[in-house]
Amino acid sequence: HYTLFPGEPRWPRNRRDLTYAFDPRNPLTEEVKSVFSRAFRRWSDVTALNFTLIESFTTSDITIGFYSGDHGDGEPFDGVLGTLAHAFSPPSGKFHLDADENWVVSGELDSFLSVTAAVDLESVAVHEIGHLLGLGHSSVEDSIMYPTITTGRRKVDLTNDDVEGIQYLY
Ligand code: TQI
Ligand code: ZN
Ligand code: ZN
Repeated sequence: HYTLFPGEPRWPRNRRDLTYAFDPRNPLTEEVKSVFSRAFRRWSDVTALNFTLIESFTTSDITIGFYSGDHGDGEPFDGVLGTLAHAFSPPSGKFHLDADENWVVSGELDSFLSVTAAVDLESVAVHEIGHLLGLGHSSVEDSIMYPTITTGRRKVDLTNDDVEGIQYLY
């Protein structure tokens, strides 16, 4: 079953149109940006939420960046594997990814197996967006919010459990 953070934090009712922006210090390809767009769409498809990419990293609701090691929030990244990414509960909007992972863009499934310790970017993004929106971890093994994922595996489809959790919040 899904869980929520203590106090059930969520984006307020008058904030259904959320903006996101990428840290300008790590320029990303359109292909990588489109992975995040698809990941947000998984959640907007089942809620009244809308997500829009904007340029301004300083004013967006959700801020996304790739960082190595200590990056100033007291939760340093740890190189290949271990912690892959973290996102904070609403209304923080901070979504950080470990720059040292061997990120793989979905659709490159062939190159997948040949990449050592490959981590599917879209799978991690869908999971972290769940946290950004207020979902904790789930006990349902196939759910997006289950706390483990197999290296090199792609898991991007919301389960009923994920949908029930997000629809309880929004
Ligand atoms: N990062 C953890 C996570 O996102 C950070 C974390 C640990 C956390 N406990 C938490 C975040 C409690 C919110 C609430 O779960 S991770 C997975 C998964 C990670 C793990 O790098 O370990 C995914 C990131 F679920 F597959 F294990 C993304 Cl998909
Ligand atoms: Zn961080
Ligand atoms: Zn998690």
